[in-house]
Amino acid sequence: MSDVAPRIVTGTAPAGAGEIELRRALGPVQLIMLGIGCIIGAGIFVITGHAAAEHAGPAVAISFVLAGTGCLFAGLCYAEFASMIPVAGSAYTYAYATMGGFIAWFIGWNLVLEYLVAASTVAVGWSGYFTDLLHNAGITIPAVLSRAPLDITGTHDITLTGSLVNLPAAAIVVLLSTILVVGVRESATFNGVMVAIKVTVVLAVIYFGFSYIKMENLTPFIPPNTGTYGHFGWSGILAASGLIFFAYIGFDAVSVAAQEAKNPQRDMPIGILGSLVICTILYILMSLVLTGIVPFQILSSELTAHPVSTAVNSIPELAWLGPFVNIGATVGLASVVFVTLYGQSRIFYSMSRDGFIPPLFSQVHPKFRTPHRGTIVTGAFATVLAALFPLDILGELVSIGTLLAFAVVCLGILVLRVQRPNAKRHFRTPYVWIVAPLGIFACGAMMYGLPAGTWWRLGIWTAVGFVIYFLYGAWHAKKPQWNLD
Ligand code: ALA
Repeated sequence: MSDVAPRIVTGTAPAGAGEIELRRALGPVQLIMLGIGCIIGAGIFVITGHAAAEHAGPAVAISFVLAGTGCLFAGLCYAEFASMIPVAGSAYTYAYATMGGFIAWFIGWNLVLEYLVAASTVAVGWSGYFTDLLHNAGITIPAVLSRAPLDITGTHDITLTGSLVNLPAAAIVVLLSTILVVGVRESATFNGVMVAIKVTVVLAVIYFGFSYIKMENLTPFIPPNTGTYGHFGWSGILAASGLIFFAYIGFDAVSVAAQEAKNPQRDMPIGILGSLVICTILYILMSLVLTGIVPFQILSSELTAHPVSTAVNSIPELAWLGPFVNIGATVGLASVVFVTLYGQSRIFYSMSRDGFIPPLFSQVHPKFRTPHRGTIVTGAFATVLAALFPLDILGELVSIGTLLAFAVVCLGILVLRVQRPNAKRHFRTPYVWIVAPLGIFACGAMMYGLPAGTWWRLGIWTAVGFVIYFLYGAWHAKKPQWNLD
């Protein structure tokens, strides 16, 4: 983000007279960095452990290939949209410009799962690494104050875990929301440092861990199915794909910064696809190393909330890496929380300007020049979720909502090819009539791999969204301001 990012006013149309315009400061490298900044987080540092231990074993690497391929299809469609409609608001804006208010609302509502709920999810992951970091420094936060007090078993039975609150998770959301409100500058340099730390840690684990891979840990590469769908075998690989899809979320956050790019039409596709390809390669290598250096069973989320440091710590020669992994993950996960909260406040801003949600969300603080009220509401909801729920429940909800939004983006690009064949496209999705349907199929397959309870929660979420739409949005929505010609 540029050094004025949090002060800017984003919208669904080019700024009009008197509006504060974004500084166009980001080139292709910074956009790739922005994407990686939002992508690498709890997915690789936390969820991979659970996906390997409970669902796929070493074949979680295949899950990364499958999920990465699905994201690449969706990313190609995103890239075409971003090159046509280079304004903030991401998929919500694309939908409003092309498919009308109802679909736009539906997408925007699902983006709340992708950004707001993702912020809570990553905050819970952050809490695991942070607690471990403090523990190693001799300060122990009791489990009763650092674990989720609620869990959901089956489809909708809420159970108490005995814990009171996940205090570190709540605290990091409050802290980062406050920073967003007062508008501390999230500069491209700052983001670059965060990304450098994260990527260095990932590369270090891959590089130093590589020579400690034992073939017996990787054999059988696809553990046989236990008789239960999703527990190893190919169904397990599919279930793990749905879970670790979370690790890829964020490449589309590049499109939130569209109004800050120097040459958005050219550079948005580079940022989206570049960050996606780099992370896919890193993830595949990292998952092979993790399941290669230790038996995958010890990465279970029942045993550890910080599987990467657990893995390196269990090899005496690699134990020196443990503290660096904890520091890298703590810094890296915090940056994902920050960017997702930032993205959510800007998407709400766009939706509010279009009339779908109350004007409160687009009010700008006279001094800080941030959408302060929207940011506070976003932060408050994210704090409550982070304080109460465990990572897997939140993460699965984020994944299913995002997959649905991606599928609609893939559909939208086809709709647009039919409705507006001659609109100017700076980037054209290659083989769109193959790529977009494959994107929809891949997203659908990953959704299918998610548990029944997650579908149930998505249904409730969607129903609540429609009620709000028909009570408010449908009556207040203004015309889309972006002109495709
Ligand atoms: N992709 C981001 C993460 O894994 C959301 O934390």
